[in-house]
Amino acid sequence: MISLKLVALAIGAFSLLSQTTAHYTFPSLVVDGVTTSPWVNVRMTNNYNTQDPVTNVSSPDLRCYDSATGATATTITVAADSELGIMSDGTMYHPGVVNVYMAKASCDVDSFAGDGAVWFKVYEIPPVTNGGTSITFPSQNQAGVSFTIPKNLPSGQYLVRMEQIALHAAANFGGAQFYISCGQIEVTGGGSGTPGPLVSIPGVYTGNEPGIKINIYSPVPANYTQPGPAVWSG
Ligand SMILES: *[C@@H]1O[C@H](CO)[C@@H](O)[C@H](O)[C@H]1NC(C)=O
Ligand SMILES: *[C@@H]1O[C@H](CO)[C@@H](O)[C@H](O)[C@H]1NC(C)=O
Ligand SMILES: [Cu+2]
Repeated sequence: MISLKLVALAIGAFSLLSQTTAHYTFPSLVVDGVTTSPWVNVRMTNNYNTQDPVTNVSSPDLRCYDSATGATATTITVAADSELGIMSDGTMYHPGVVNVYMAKASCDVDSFAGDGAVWFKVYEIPPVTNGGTSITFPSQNQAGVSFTIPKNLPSGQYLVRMEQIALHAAANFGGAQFYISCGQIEVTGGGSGTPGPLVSIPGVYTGNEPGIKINIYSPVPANYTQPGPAVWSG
């Protein structure tokens, strides 16, 4: 009896440990307030079971992290000027910043790879700095993000790419951890805006940006420069 109890305790401790050491993925969208099932409307990422981040900003996996799965997804319809959520499989427990990029598919989005300078930023969550006395990360410990699809975004099929850049170990080059996934959406009721600036992914980052190679602990940063282009809000 006692040994059984010990085994149960050990298993309990182990699952607690694996829970706190596991990272996270972004397998679901939230459309019309409904969270979609994992990996249905989001391309399954290479790390679907390891949850490991991308750390090489030059890797093709910085884009959609799907080189090994080769996954496509079911495209879901989202109205322009409505809320789109992107959910993790847990919480974004690392301190970090969020960028959401979109790219308009030049062909059917199922076969659209997102090559070239086609990506624009639609949303970001920077940290809050306070003159060097504190830095806080509003995305930390959140389950996901939610933003408005720009009203003037042209209708059509898009990849929507979530990125949280975790900065807890980012003091050295290659230390920042990129948690990434790409959903497939069809925007309806859009406008005639011209999204930009357009960037390539990979290519958008060198890894030496002050917001990517950064010690967030000591000294406490007095300011922060969000990586990537400005947000296009339509
Ligand atoms: C990062 O990715 C690029 C492109 O795939 C590759 O050439 C380079 O060797 C990688 N760097 C590391 C440190 O793995
Ligand atoms: C803070 O601002 C200074 C001066 O503009 C700049 O050199 C530095 O890179 C910024 N730090 C971050 C983390 O963006
Ligand atoms: Cu982690």
